[in-house]
Amino acid sequence: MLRIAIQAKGRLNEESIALLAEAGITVEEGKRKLLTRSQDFDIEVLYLRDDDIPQAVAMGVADLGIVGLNEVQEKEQPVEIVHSLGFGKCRLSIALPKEQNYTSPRFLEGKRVATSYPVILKNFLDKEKVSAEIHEIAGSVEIAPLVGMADAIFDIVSSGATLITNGLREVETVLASEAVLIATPSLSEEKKRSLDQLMFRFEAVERSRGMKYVLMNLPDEKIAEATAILPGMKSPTLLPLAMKGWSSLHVVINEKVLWQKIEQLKAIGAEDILVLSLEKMIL
Ligand code: PRT
Ligand code: ZN
Repeated sequence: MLRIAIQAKGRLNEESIALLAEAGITVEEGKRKLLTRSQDFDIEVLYLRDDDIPQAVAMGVADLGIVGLNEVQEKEQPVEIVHSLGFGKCRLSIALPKEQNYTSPRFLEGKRVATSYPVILKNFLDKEKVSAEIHEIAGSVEIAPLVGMADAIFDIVSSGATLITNGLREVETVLASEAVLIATPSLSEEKKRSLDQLMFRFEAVERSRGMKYVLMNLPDEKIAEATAILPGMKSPTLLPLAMKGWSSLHVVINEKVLWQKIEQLKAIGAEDILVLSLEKMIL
């Protein structure tokens, strides 16, 4: 049986549970303890603080984990990054009091930088051949310059609102992060097979994101024109309607081009257009 570690509470918790649920792995609400077994896939879910997930996976306490790339890089534990999951997006950036002039990382030479990510910061400074004082603090990093504890900060930024509120300006992005699926490097063959099965499900869920299933009725003589407008997984599906000379056409369309395609289809005579959400796409 596989064991996957996810964040017990916090920013990644809900989306991790939602992703597992979409892949058919549900854990009964209310029955959530530190460790819970899924009813529908041979997997156990272990709830941890995100800081502890890389180590738990490296040690094999959990076979898999869902955690921010920022934590994986900071902890430098020997884990394998299996897949990027597309949520929990943020960046690790350097920020300064907004009135400071910044042109390059050289600015930081001899300065004090407050952060909860000393390892990633040190690696960046070493790469840039800059020596700065790293002040590790656990939280409220953003207020460090305001209270005179530091000249700059290195912290997670998402919308940037927190920086603005504290009179800071983002000057350098060091790492673009998102939630990733990590694995113990030496999984047994049996566990690897379960992981493949899990990845197959995750990919089907991901593929369907932003895709819509569209049905419409169309005069038969317009089918060729409609096919030219539409992308299809292979080609659109066609079904004859009871009314002679008409067909029902089914196709999967990316949300980004949905309205544009619908307008084109209407213009050539498509009617009764239905747009349905798509849950999974298995190729
Ligand atoms: O209790 P536990 O240790 O498990 O949780 P935690 O408090 O350490 O982490 P948590 O739940 O805050 O974040 C978990 C993960 O979410 C992080 O490791 C990142 O990978 C990811 N993530 C995505 C973020 C953000 N977005 C984010 N905005 N983590 C933190 N923030 C902070 C940011 O530092 C700022 O202070 O949210 C604040 C608001 O950001 P702005 O820029 O939108 O204002
Ligand atoms: Zn944490």
